[in-house]
Amino acid sequence: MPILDPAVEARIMRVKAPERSAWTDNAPVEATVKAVIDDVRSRGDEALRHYSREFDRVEVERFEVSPAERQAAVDALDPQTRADTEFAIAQVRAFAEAQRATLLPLEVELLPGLHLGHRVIPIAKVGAYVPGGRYPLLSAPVMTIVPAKVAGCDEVVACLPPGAHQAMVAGCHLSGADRIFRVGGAQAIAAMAHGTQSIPAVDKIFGPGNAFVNEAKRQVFGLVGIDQLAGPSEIFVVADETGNAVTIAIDLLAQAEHDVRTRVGLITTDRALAEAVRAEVERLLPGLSTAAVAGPAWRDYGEIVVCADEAAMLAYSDFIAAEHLEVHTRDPQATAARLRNYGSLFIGVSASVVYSDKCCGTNHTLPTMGAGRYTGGLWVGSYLKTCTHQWLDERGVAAVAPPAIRQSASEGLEGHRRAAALRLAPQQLLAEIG
Ligand code: HSO
Ligand code: ZN
Repeated sequence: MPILDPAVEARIMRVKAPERSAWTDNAPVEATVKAVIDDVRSRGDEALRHYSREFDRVEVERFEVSPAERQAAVDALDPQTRADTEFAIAQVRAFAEAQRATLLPLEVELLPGLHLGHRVIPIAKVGAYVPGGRYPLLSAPVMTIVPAKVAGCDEVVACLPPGAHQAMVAGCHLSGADRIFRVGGAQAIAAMAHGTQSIPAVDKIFGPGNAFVNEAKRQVFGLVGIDQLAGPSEIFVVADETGNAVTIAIDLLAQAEHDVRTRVGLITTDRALAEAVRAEVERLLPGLSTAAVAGPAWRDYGEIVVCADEAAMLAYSDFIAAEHLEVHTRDPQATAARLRNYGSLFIGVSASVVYSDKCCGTNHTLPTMGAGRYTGGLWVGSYLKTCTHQWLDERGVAAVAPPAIRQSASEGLEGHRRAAALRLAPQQLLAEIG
């Protein structure tokens, strides 16, 4: 759990402190998940059938969703839902393509005869875990599958729980998944990491899930890559006295309804706004049909912080590194330019988090629990590797061989010294080693 700088602590006041923290209420799932992964590795599909029976209460014959089932799922969408999903896909694709265009290959002659460079290479096989969850989030498959297609991965495998809504299968299909499997939980992650008779092993696994999925990703990391570890969703708003209490309260509750563990908060320089937002949240909650979720989230994880000045507000916001950060200040662009840690930034009151959640084109799979300090969210670059190469002519060798030879010799790495010297003076080295 990151520790707040005491100098910042002294300049903020918690008007409403969170009662709980996602850092400390993690369920003890490590041992269960390890057993599932070991079992899937040794028994493959048999183990998947077993856990589908035990955890999902279904008998699965075939895990793969057939072409006919894919088509049926798409046909079952009402036309407006289909059009809206296609709009989201087009937006996410267009933005991913624009971002892809910034990732260029590089060739540079760093010294005469010494050429260095890199290529941007798609990861061959990727897996997208599409969560079931409390609500069927139609944009979830879009966010993990579309950027993989833009990156040019050879094979995109999607896994979703057997009980997931058919519309989610349609979302996987429309987003371009090459193969779709009905298997969920830690067993799905194990299957994509180790491979089973039905499910191909992939090189990197993407997508959020419950505590078991998250722990499974943590345990298979190394054997495969993972995108990130996803905690409960978060939204914070940074606001000065120009902030509107109703707008802020509505946006906080919009994310609070995701889960009882959603973390929501306001960071402001204005005491009156802090009180007003608190009152608005309490006023709006009873009329929200999802209050059974949003209410506990607000009560347990809701936070309102009043800061002595703008610098303290920005420092506290950077400390939180919220997954979603809205900026409601007099000059939101200027404030935004001074912020460092966040998953995605929503600059000005018109930029609601919900637009990104659904369809504006930025990815909604973002770092939580402070991970915004060291990473951004999912993007086309997450599906690509930037790999270096080098080539030399005799001038390049003349420049780098002598220091490499000397360093190898002083380290006692005789094999290295020989390899370095061979290119500089082959006859001499071959004579020397006999
Ligand atoms: N806020 C969620 C994504 C989402 N919300 C999709 C609604 N639909 C995590 O960023
Ligand atoms: Zn959301």
